Amino acid sequence: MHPSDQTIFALATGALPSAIAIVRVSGPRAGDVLRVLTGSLPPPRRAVRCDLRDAVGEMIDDGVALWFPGPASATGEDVAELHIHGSRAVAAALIKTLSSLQDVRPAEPGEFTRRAFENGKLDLTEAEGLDDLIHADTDAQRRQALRQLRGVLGDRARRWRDQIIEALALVEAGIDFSDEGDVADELIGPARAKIAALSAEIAEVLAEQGRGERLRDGMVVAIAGPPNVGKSTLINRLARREVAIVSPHAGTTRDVIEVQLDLDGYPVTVIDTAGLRDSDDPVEQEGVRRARSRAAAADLVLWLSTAVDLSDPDVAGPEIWRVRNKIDLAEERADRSLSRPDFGISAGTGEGVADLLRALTRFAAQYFGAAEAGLITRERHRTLLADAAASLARSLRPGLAEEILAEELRAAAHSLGRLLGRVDVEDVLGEIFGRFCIGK
Ligand SMILES: Nc1nc2c(ncn2[C@@H]2O[C@H](COP(=O)(O)OP(=O)(O)OP(=O)(O)O)[C@@H](O)[C@H]2O)c(=O)[nH]1
Ligand SMILES: [Mg+2]
Repeated sequence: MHPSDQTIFALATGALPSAIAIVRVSGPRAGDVLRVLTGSLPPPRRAVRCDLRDAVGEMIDDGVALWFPGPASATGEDVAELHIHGSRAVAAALIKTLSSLQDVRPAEPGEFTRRAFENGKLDLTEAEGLDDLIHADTDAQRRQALRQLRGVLGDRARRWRDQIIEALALVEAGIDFSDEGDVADELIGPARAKIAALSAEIAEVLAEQGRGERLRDGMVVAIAGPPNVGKSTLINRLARREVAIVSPHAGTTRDVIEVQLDLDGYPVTVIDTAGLRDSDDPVEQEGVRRARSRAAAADLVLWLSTAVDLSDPDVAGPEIWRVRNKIDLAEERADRSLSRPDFGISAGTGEGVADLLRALTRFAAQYFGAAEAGLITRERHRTLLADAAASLARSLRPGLAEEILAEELRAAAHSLGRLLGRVDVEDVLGEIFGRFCIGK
């Protein structure tokens, strides 16, 4: 039997042990699986308590079974769900029994969603939204993923594609009547007007400047500065745990250390870097090199210094805030020479850190802007929409032969079809679904 016709199963819930684990089964033999394991087929969509038994009739667990006959199921195929006690031994016994059944095999990553996609339950942008929803860490990411899953981009792309196909029909009719100039003009004129309006609409969506993609990937804040000014102490305070080693020795941090923060729903990655100074130690040199390159790539740099290690920012970056640390120390208070810093804090005692956090949250809100209203959440979307827009723009060039106009419209419709996953080749789909979790 071809693998795509086989019945698949996977643990759909998280790491074991857990109170309950759910194993999902999808495919033509899902009903047989239930009969083998429980002795009967429960009524559709109703949870039924059952004894789960292996192939020789020995009891595996006391569980709950659900039966979702296709096509009204998550994948569009027959689906069974088994709720078991979440121990490794129970799950292993159940998986062993499932694997022993003919034409039943473990699912590949994303294979359930892929089957749902192939059965028309969702388009490719919605499948991507589902993957994003599963990986969402913050509220803003969750809301954006949910919008994608509900088809905000997919629905727009489908509408655009339908309109292009309507315009194409007019142009093709115009070509058929090309001997009768007036009729042809009456058909192609309105087609051009349609295309111009569409073109403007797609351009507007493309002009969102990647906010949706930013929300997916998060914003990066780098803490940089001379050695020993308290960079690692600050990241520990922001993370509320000891992620980085703190010591009175200059040159403690070498690797780049990252923590994920959730600032009011916005995903922010804060990185701690090696103190910047000239050093003969090759390991420290490499740390400094990494510190510079990561700070340069960050969206915001917190340049930390103290009265003792007073310094001006010595990194590149789109936005740099000067933060003066250790204001709890006497010399810090006495010193008035530092040209006004943006913030004065004590990473040690926590003084002033709340203000800094508030400012970071405001910065994040501005950085992400109206991200949630954005339609584009991935590079793939941007590229294909840009392709469609370019084809439409070319189709509007004055004096273009009708045949070429039609060809450009076909190309635009094709790009949108790829966005929706209608016309894609196997390897593209494989790449997208291969990144999903197993059991999804
Ligand atoms: N009094 C006081 N001491 C601090 C403060 N912040 C950090 N320190 C101390 O300063 C020393 C250096 O702190 P670190 O956080 O390791 O400094 P760093 O900038 O990460 O240093 P490198 O990794 O070597 O570049 C440690 O002894 C900390 O306890 C502060 O706000 N007040
Ligand atoms: Mg450090």
